[in-house]
Amino acid sequence: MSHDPISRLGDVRHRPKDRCRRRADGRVHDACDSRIIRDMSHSAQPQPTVALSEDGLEQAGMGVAVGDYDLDGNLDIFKTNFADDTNVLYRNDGKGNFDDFTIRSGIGVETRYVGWGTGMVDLDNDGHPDLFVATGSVYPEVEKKVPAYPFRTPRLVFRNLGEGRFEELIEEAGSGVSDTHASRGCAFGDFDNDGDIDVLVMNMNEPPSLLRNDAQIRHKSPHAQ
Ligand SMILES: [Ca+2]
Ligand SMILES: [Ca+2]
Ligand SMILES: [Ca+2]
Ligand SMILES: [Ca+2]
Repeated sequence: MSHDPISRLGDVRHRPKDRCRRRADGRVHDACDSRIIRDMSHSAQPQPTVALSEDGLEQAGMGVAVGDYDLDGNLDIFKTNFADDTNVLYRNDGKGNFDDFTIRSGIGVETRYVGWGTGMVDLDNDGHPDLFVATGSVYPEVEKKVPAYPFRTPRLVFRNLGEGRFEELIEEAGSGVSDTHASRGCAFGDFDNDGDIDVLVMNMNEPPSLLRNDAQIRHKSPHAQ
């Protein structure tokens, strides 16, 4: 395997060989099928369908959030992935099946960044859970040769518009979202106790970012739980 940092974008780390997959050119990449570990002791239903993307491809999952984005009473799954791929949104049909709504929900527009920690939380207090993603590349040396893969990248916010659709916000969400960092994990809570959810983001080789939510408090949607 080459030691060129660009070719190492697809390396597999900390994973047994039998879980690695090889492309046609023989190089290993780190995308594998996703799995739900389910307690089958009281059910004969099949395993939920979260293994592959809507195109039938394995994905390199980095972070996961669980919440009821469409307010139908069933918990759905949002998973972040590597760059040059979409994050993925699985809608729970309530019968043990998860359908891929990535494209239909509008979040498939973003493929530029490596996504890590994420949360499905109501950032604008309209009753509809939104999506937050911490991003950042893995290899700082790559951007010198390929500017399209910067090490520091913005955070992502997908605002829930209701009826199963999202819109992406970066600059519109303020400098705390649009400023670039090599971020990894994130946590959510109302640290200033003013009624909205704030975000703590952990960054590589720099202090964490505490993002105060200054969104205007909205009245909850009549469809909200
Ligand atoms: Ca749901
Ligand atoms: Ca919301
Ligand atoms: Ca707050
Ligand atoms: Ca606030």
